[in-house]
Amino acid sequence: PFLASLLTHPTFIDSECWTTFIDDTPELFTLIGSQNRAQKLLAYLGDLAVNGSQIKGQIGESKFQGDILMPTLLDPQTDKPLDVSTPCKTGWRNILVSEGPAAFAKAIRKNKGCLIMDTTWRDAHQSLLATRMRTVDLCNIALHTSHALSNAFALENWGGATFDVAMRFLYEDPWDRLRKMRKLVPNIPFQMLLRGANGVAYSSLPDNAIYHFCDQAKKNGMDIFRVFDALNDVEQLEVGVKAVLKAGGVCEGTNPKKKYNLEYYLNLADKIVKMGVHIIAIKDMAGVLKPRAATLLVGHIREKYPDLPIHVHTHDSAGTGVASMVACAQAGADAVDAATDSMSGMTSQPSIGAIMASLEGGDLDPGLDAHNLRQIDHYWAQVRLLYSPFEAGLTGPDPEVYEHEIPGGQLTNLLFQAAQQGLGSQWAQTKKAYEQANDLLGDIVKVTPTSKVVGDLAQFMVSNNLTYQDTIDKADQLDFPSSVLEFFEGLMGQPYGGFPEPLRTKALRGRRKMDKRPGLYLEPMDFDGIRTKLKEQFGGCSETDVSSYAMYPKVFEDYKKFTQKFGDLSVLPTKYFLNRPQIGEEFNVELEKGKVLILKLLAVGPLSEQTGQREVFYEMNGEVRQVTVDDSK
Ligand code: 3PY
Ligand code: ZN
Repeated sequence: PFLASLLTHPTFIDSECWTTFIDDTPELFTLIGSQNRAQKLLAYLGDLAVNGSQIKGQIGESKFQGDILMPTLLDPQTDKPLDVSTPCKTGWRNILVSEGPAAFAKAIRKNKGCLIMDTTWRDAHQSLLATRMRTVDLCNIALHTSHALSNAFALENWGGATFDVAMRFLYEDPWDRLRKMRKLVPNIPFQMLLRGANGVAYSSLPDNAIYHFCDQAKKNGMDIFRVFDALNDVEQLEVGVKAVLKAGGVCEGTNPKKKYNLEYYLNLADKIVKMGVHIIAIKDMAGVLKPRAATLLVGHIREKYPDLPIHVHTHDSAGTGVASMVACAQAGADAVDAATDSMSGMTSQPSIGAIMASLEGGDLDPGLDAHNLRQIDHYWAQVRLLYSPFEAGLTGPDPEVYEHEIPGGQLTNLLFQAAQQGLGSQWAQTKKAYEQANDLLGDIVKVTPTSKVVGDLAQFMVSNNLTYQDTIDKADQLDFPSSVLEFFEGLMGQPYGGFPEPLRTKALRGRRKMDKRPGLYLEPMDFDGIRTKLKEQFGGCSETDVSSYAMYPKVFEDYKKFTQKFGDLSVLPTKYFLNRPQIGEEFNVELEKGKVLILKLLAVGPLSEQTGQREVFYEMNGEVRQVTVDDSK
């Protein structure tokens, strides 16, 4: 019908007006645009009805099937319901925007209480739900969060694995997510995780790619950049720090924690401070920072740098997270990381509610409203069930983390993979192999991407039945995983204490060895070339597309091809992204503000023997629509 109305439109028939037709009659083209989007969406929904969800890592359907109940927040002063139709206006970001990063850091340092950074929007779901949280579920609670967490230090909401997973598995644009969140939460600082000279990728990129990325991230709404290097290689870290400072972001220089001694950390802190960071962070990615060690470490850093804020990150894998964060607060940390209660604990961050209760009423009170936080948590308890197909099945804390030191997100991942392969009984063996692999690699700091190197080597040893000694003896004949070879080549930087020999040389079998930071060997990225290529391939590109391509060329291309076929699926409610709709069930999809599709699955036709396809019938805004779908079962 839209084509018919287009062809019979009086202006269209009058050929003299052809050149101004689009400008004069935008309503017709908007109509065509949304018809087109609706048709693409139907292609996805048709496929879902026939084949079920194809999202990688999904096991079964969501445990939550109803409609999510939204919370009611109360004004702490009057106890009357809070109006959350617009964002809250107060928050720490105001100082940052009006006075800049240095003034922001100063104000945080001056604040008496220990502030909370809420990691629910990034690390919590990265560590518990395979990073599968979608934009729509973050944005649905964003206005409430803007009010309930207005006094939070920050929301950690981007970077780490979210960038890659958004495109690769969720078919979303991570930049679009960032912009949408920013609009809904203008008052609370946003924090992201940057893997130093690796950006948000898995090995080093040319320096100009890191500068470009940080510049775009800042322009699209990011505030605080937590920069780390997976080997604590100061030169690698410095690339990230400089890029953040140049982009005008708040730079949190990070000290990833492992079992090195206090002197090592103080020495490293010194180097990081000299780079000009605004905040010192301690990054305990595996959750090995016990309370007494926390007191010692934070206490010494506090004494040495009385003017710089200290921000501590941990995971609750061993069950000591709350105690450790309280110890950090007492030793002088200005902010600690925690997650909403129902998305906390075990491989995630410790619970906000538990930390709040521990600090409540004293000088270190984080200054958040307990009632409103619990209301926000009611939302997350439902959403967690919606994402139940990505649960790894963790059942309790794992104090063995003090031995194996597996980072939170990776622990969940490895357990999930072991269960998938029916290797649940070999879980203890996998953890042991991880410890051995770490020793073989020279007892390195383990965080993305080096944690992947250790994990890949551990799995390689288990599946090839290799002992510690076999791996060394047979190294010149073994086909090691590519991540292990990249590490040995030096593509992830230089490990503290050097590479293990003779394993490195034997495993590389003549491949290159970089003994300086990789950025010195890599050619700068050709951004003009990327722009031209993407324009030709996809008919246009934004500067954030260029940055996505620079980080993950193949993942970006696949994502673009997917959206050309199925459109922007970020608008689809998660229930209908992950689960087959029931016949006769009606649901809405808001394509954009004010453009709502009312959909109902009517029928799935029989399998055609000739084509291997089925016809699927949906009702869309009262009209019957049909899509032909390959049955891939
Ligand atoms: C990441 O780099 O994704 C991490 O979460 C490291 O802790
Ligand atoms: Zn973490």
